Amino acid sequence: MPIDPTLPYDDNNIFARILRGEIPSRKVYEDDWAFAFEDINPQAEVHTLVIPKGRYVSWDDFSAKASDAEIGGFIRAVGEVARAKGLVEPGYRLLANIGAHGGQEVPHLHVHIFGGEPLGPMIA
Ligand code: D5M
Repeated sequence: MPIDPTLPYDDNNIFARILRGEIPSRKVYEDDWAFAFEDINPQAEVHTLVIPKGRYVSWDDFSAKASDAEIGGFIRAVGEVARAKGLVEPGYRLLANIGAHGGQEVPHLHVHIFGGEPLGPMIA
């Protein structure tokens, strides 16, 4: 079910639990601002998720409320993950779903990194 991005942050959402180490994930990167792990249901040869360590439901509250340091750190981390996965050449795709029309299922901001193969015009 798509989530309502205007709801308050739920500390028991599945990505909050992954961040706390309460449930396992296939970690690929971590720094002060972000944590990255493999998507459980990959839609491309490479499908990695990057999440901020802060409590943000979606890109909407993150872009409105996060500090410049959090935003900068998170965006830099997304690039670091893509570089670490060797995706820069021949390229990759970033996606963040927001709310019902975006099809967001998990209420903790996440950026999808797709790559490792030629991607179609759109990945849902
Ligand atoms: O995407 C939510 C994404 O989160 C979807 O691609 C599956 C993935 N997912 C859900 N649970 C897990 C766990 N436990 N590990 C790894 N990946 C997971 P959305 O943009 O919200 O539609």
